[in-house]
Amino acid sequence: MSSLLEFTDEVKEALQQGLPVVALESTIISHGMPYPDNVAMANKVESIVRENGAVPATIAIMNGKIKVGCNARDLEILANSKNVVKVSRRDFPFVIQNKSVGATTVAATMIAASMAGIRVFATGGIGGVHRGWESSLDISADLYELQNTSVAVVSAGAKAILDIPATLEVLESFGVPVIGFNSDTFGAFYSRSSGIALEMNMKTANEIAEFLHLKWWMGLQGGVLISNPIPSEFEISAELIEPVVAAAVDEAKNLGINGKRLTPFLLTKIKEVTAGKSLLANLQLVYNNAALAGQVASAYAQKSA
Ligand code: PSU
Ligand code: MN
Repeated sequence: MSSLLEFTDEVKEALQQGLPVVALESTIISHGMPYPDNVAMANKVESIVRENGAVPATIAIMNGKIKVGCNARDLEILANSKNVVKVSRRDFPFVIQNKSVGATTVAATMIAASMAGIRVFATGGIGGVHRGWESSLDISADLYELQNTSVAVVSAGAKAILDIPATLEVLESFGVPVIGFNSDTFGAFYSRSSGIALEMNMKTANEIAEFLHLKWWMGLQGGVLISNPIPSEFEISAELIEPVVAAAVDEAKNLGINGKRLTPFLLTKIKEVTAGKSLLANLQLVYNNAALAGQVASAYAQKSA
């Protein structure tokens, strides 16, 4: 199976030597942001991971292989080609079989990271339980992956396009620890706080690394969600973003947009309506997560040594 994985030399060497590596998703590049902001973001996130002591490994599918680490050309392809497939758990074999270009969601990135032996992953926001779940049953495969796959995911919480209380209920049922980094509430992506309290608060990357070691050493498999709120200077208040989100959710419903198309549709709509303000916030929170993930990966590698 390892023949399916295609490592860059840098990532391969880092893994062989037990050096810190941070996995990065590619759906955020191909389906989460417009070109060329997306490719600028992808490159900058990689530099931030490096500045924080770890090697970045952007995950994607190309030419029938799972890339663990992308070069500048790969990132450009992911950012600027038509027909990039959004790949979650169920899409993997089909996209490999057809040699399509695939961008990995949080779920798919966790799978690839775990296969490669990478324990820490930085994203923007995770998928979750969608508003209106009572009738649509739309629960992101990201939550099931967090239940099963032993990778720590650094996020800014979950976006207000979701039903955040329901998302946290599912994470609790699935036994997924949710750690607030320097915050006692769960992050709401564009805003620092969803208002929902978190019991586990940590103030240093080192504490988080210790927690990860202990959980997995105990044999408690599964992911860990780290909620790293957006820096206050970049946040958009809940009052401002809520009506925009509600309108986008309504419009999606009226247009019959569902399944894997829903999240990208909502993100694009919100960006249009906020005249790019949401994009700016999105970029900054991803950078903030990349920095913390680099630090957590470094602390984790030190404890493994
Ligand atoms: N949330 C964001 N931006 C994103 C995503 C989620 O704020 O780009 C992407 C992530 O890749 C996540 C995926 O894993 O959407 C979830 O999609 P779905 O809801 O279809 O599972
Ligand atoms: Mn969904």
